[in-house]
This record gives sequence, C-alpha cells and structure tokens, in this order.
Amino acid sequence: MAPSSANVELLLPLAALLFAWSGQASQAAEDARLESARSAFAILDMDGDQKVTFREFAYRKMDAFSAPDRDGDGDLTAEEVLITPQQFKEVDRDGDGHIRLLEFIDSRYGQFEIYDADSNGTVDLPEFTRNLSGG
Ligand SMILES: [Ca+2]
Ligand SMILES: [Ca+2]
Ligand SMILES: [Ca+2]
Repeated sequence: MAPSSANVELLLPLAALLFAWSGQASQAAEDARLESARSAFAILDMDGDQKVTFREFAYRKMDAFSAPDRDGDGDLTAEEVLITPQQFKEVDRDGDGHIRLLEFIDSRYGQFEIYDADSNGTVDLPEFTRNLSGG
C-alpha cells in the first residue's frame, strides 16, 4: 500500500488538490475534496504509518509541483493548474504568469507547518483535511 516510487498519475490528484482546495462550496465538491485529501494523504505518507513527516512532505511536494507541469518547462501556468485567477495571483508572487517551484514552496500550499496544526512534527489525516478545507 505504501507507494515507494513516484507515479505521476497518482500524484496528479495531489497536485490538483494542493492548488485547488479552496474552490467551490457545494457538497459534491466538498466530498470530492475529502476523497482527494485521502488519496493525497496516502501519497504523501510514503511509509504508510498514517503520519506525514516533514521529510515525506518535502519529498512528495516536489512531485506534486512537477506532476502538472505538462510541457516540462519547470514552472506552472494557469492552464496547468486548477486554481482561480485569485489563487494563482496569490501564489505567483512576482506576477509573471508562471508559478515557479520557489513560489510554490513559499505559498501556503507548500508549507508543512501550516498543515501541522498542533506542531508535533507530523501531519495526520484530520490535520491534513482540516487545513485543506480552509479551517
Ligand atoms: Ca509516514
Ligand atoms: Ca512567478
Ligand atoms: Ca501534527
């Protein structure tokens, strides 16, 4: 069950989630988001112990960033990620229309500490989903 090799198709939902979690408010969207959160969590939790460490997060978030980069140019455009123009603007700090890896890492979507609400060094599923639902 523990995914040990990076699989782009597995990581796509994670990438979509990291970039799109504050989207629509409908129940269906919420359910889909929770489902995505569970699969994303499973991807992040490389050793399957139900806890995501900083190291696991750091490793997988790189994959999450590169997975949607369809043209492989090393950064993400609005066409490559599922976010609103407002969210894109928030992450695209220098406003050049491209999300670069450092911009992603600096954004709230890329911060382990923001997920680790109780600051105990690991992120569990409730913490993960709570943060993704914007709470
Ligand atoms: Ca783990
Ligand atoms: Ca930029
Ligand atoms: Ca924690």
